Amino acid sequence: DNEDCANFEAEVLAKAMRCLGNDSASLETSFLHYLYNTFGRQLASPDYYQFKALSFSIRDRLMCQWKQTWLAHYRSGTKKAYYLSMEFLIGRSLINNLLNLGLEESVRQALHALGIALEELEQAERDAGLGNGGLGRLAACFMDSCATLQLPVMGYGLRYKYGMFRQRIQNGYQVEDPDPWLRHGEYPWEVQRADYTCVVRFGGYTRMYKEPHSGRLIVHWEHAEEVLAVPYDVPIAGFRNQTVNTLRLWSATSAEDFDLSDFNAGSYFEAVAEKNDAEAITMVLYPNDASENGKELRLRQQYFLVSASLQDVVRHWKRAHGSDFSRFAEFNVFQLNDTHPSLAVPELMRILLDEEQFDWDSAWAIVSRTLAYTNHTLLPEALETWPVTLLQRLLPRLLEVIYEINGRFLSQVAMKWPADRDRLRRMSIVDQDGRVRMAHLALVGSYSVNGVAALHSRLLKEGLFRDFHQLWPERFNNKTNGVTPRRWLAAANPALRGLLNETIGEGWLTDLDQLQALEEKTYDPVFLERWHQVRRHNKQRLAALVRERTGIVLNTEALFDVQVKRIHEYKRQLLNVLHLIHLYARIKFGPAEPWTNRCAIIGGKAAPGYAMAKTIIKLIHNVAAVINRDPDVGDRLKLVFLPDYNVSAMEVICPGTDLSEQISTAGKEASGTGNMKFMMNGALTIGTLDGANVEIREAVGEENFFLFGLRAEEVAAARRNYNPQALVEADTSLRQVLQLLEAGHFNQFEPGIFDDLIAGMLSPADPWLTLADFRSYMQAQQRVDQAYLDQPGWMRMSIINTARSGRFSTDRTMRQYNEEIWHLRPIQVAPLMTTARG
Ligand code: NBG
Repeated sequence: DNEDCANFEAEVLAKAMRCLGNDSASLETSFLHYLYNTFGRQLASPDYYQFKALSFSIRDRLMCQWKQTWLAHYRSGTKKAYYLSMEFLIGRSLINNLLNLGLEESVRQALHALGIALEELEQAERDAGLGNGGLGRLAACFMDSCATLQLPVMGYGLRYKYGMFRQRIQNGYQVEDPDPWLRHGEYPWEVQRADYTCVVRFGGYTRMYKEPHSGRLIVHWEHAEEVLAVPYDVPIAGFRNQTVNTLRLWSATSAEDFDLSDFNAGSYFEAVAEKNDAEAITMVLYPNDASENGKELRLRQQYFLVSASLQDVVRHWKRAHGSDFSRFAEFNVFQLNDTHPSLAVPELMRILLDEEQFDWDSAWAIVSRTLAYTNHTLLPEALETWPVTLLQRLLPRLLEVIYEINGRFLSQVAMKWPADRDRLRRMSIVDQDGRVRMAHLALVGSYSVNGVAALHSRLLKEGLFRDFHQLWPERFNNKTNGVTPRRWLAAANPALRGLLNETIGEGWLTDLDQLQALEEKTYDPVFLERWHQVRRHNKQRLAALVRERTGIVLNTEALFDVQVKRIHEYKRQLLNVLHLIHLYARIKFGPAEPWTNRCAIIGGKAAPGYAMAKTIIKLIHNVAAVINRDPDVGDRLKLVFLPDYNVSAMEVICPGTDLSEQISTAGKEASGTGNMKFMMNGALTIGTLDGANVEIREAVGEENFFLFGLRAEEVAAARRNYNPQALVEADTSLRQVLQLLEAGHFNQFEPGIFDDLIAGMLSPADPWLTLADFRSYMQAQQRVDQAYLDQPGWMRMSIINTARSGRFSTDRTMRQYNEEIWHLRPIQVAPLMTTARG
């Protein structure tokens, strides 16, 4: 009977765990076992194998808890949420797993006994770069927090063979190298689950007929090309709570290794090529951040993710409930990470209609209670649309379903607003150019729609989704982003973690609001000095990274001024550069005094096809070359472009930063999350009222934030009669900066390369209003300089930034998703019996 079965299983699990103690001696045994007995290496072997041996040892210790978590979720018959995302920007996992499992100290000891430093071994792990930037990293932070909150949430994504490209700089230009992150065979954290393989179909056509007896409409999708989706599971450990959730990543492979008929006919090459076609689907991540991607392969990727994931959940459901779907919507919710997975709307309809024989209304009743959509951008160039002709060819059955959804939806609109043809045109899922608007599809099919910061969610309601908000106001809500404090404070900043633990205990790791207690210490000179020491240490760590990657030596007493994020015009790295040119001009032409020494660090990748962003990278290099080489400048100013910015670089960068640059054109940055990582680690922000900056400023107070620039509403108005030329004429500093640029001072031997960039800034049509904010930005930077001269005052502001960062934990974000959208019950996972040795 069930209980006996369960008991027996628990007993067996305990046996399986018997050799897995968590003490340093057992960890050492495991480590050596893998290194010698599995990989055939020895202690002097390259670090990668040491890393892998340790990771396998740690993964072993996750396995039983992982299994336990599955069983706990399954047995409780609880509601589950599925986070569908084309990107999970995980980065490294070793440190994070050690921290969450509480194994850091015993592992350190075990390795120490073998003469290995954990810090060095950690560096051998490659980043899992399965994402572009904020959107993908957010998904990874969400997974961490859900496991920590014991929420039954599973992530579904793609296992790209090549993740985010690696950036190399040649003569100041970005060069993209592929990222073969799986080169050493498999990824040590993942487990292949070939038994859960699904078939995903493309192309072909549909055939419909009435079943003779029942009169039921039967739909067949015929002559489709079939691709296998093989899942690889990555464990996501909660913070010391036995929970291990799952991130399931799909890998594409051919349904037939060799098409035998082709093979027999002697077409060896064609037979193998089919495999390559299939595998192309998960070959590479599209390296575009917040911009549209109209390629057919991208649509294939999207459908592949959606179809495999939905099939997986439906199969799981049927195993427990047979074909009774009456309670499916009560137990399953899919969160769509942007519109990329919005084919989930027609795909779930297809499964229910064609495979489970539902009628339209019952199917729609399920779908429209099961999906929730998060929007991550207002940028028009990022709003996805797909031509119906492409859908017709690639996913004919889905297009039929989309048309039907749209027809029914538009009649609903027409009912509410009779004779309002313009509104119908604006709201239609299919636009007048014959393209499917993925955002509209997601909006129509979802019971919840959210933006990612308060301002962004408001702008969605008032602007982009205004019509939809009028129709369904109850669907709209805000969920301000966050970051996980385990990775971004505890793991990334061990020096500060130590000080925090000593000062306020360890509770902050799972209840970040406890950092507020630091405020009592802002006038304690001993604590201020400790804070200062921690910050100095972290700046040294960052300076070492900069030196290693660029050869440039930074003075750690100077203000570390950092802007790292994707290179994009709306983020205005250009405005930052203009200010640095202005500082340079002050040194050269005066007046330089009063002066604060500054090291400016800029990092980020440009989408390979984004010419303007690539020119900005080149400009940064050329300006840096002039500044860094000029003996008049010396230690007063340095500019560094840090190549190949990624998650693990940020783990060193954010703790060592004094000033965080968050200077996007107001209304353009949906939230930003780098801004939160910096703040949490004690950096001060210079920023516009955009995205989550608004809430950061609210939290820290206006006296602890360097605000500048037009507000979102003012931006819209300023655009109407924008005259940048007049701004230049009226502002001597700005004039000087532009004169240097126009005179080719930074491209003496490369004539004309910045012309487009300069012309863009000077154009009345400049969408980013770069020059409009120059003066205000410069003045805010002067306030920064002044504030930095008062070091105790700066430390106080730094402490306050950390102390008030509690609300930017993804623990808070996930609680809100759960309370307001998902309604899941946290599930306790019982600790397993530990071993005799453990
Ligand atoms: C990005 C926004 C950021 C935001 C992240 C995470 C896309 C489409 N959007 O401002 O640009 O922080 O999403 O929400 O990548």
